[in-house]
Amino acid sequence: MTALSAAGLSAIAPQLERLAIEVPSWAYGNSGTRFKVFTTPGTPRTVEEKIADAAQVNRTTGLAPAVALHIPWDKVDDYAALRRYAEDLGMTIGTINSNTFQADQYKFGSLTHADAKIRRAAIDHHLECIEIMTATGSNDLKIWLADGTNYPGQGDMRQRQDNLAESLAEIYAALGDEQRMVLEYKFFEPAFYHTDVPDWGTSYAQVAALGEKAKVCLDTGHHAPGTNIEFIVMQLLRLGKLGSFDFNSRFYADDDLIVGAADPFQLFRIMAEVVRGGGLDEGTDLGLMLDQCHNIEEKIPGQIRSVLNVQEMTARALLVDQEALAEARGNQDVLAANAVFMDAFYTDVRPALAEWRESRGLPADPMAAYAESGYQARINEERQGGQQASWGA
Ligand code: AOS
Ligand code: ZN
Repeated sequence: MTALSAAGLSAIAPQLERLAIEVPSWAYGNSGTRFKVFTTPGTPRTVEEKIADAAQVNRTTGLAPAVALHIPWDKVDDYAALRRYAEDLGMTIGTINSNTFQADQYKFGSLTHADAKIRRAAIDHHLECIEIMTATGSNDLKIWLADGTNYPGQGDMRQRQDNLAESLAEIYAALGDEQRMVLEYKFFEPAFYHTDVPDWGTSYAQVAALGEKAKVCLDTGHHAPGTNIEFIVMQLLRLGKLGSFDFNSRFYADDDLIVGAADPFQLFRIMAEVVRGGGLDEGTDLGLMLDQCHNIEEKIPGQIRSVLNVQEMTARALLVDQEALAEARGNQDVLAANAVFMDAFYTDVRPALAEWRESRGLPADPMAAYAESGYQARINEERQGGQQASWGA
């Protein structure tokens, strides 16, 4: 494998320096499958402790300056104080994730529900999330809906789309000038017959009707197997409607594994389209978020590994020799074009990135630096008693 040279790295450094990844507060809590949630020593008991853990990821990598919150899991009395707490740790509050998937009243839907009273409650929840955004300095509201049906005939799919449009319009109208809404899609789960926002086309149709401040959120685990995700990335960037990613990886369904773990080549292909579509250019508003759960591995190192994987694949994507690629494409030289692409993918960027980190005052090996920092031993000791956070709390 060819290794990236120092000169090669300095050519891509300006874009690489802009890489900022948002980590999810729920990644630091215990999580599991529907079979078992294993507890881990040192797991946070409060949102402050989750933010403190997220700050470790940023301290060791310089890549993760924002932490996404989930409401109501991360509710506090004083959001301005929470913002200051985060800022003192060098962090900002990122996306506010709404939650209409755990209350009994949402059993048959939320923003799409047939009953106007339930829709009202769901809209009000989002209006509260916007207030939290204002108080925390967050710019993005992320909406993922568990809405859907399990059996053909159960619901009026058409009416539910209309309900969704109306509900979203009211939420959209409450956004401030600097605030945005991103609508996440998912083709199944928890509903198994139809989902109200199953695909990027539906999300696009809904957000396009709202205006400039509404965009699509693409979770890399939310597609049918075999879907060409980078094509969707290309298309949404082309349309100016890709708001953010929820990065994770999957072998089967919505596995929420460490990003780049299951298919590093797919992550490379996605990042190549991000680069192509201007997603790393100066002034870009594309959000790069993680949406993951660390069920059996340690959570903070799991997040460190994830952001490093994104950085490595971004570096490789930036290495694609665009001139050579254009020439090969111009000559209809299929194999040469593919070879240019693969050369970038097969470049080992790790030694060069380690040196670059050091030159910027960061640890060459963030995983080792975290292991040696003593932070884990300290929180294992300190965080005894209280209620450990879990997915959903
Ligand atoms: C659910 O499948 C989605 O990926 C959402 O992004 C969800 O809000 C997140 O997993 C945390 O609940
Ligand atoms: Zn997601």
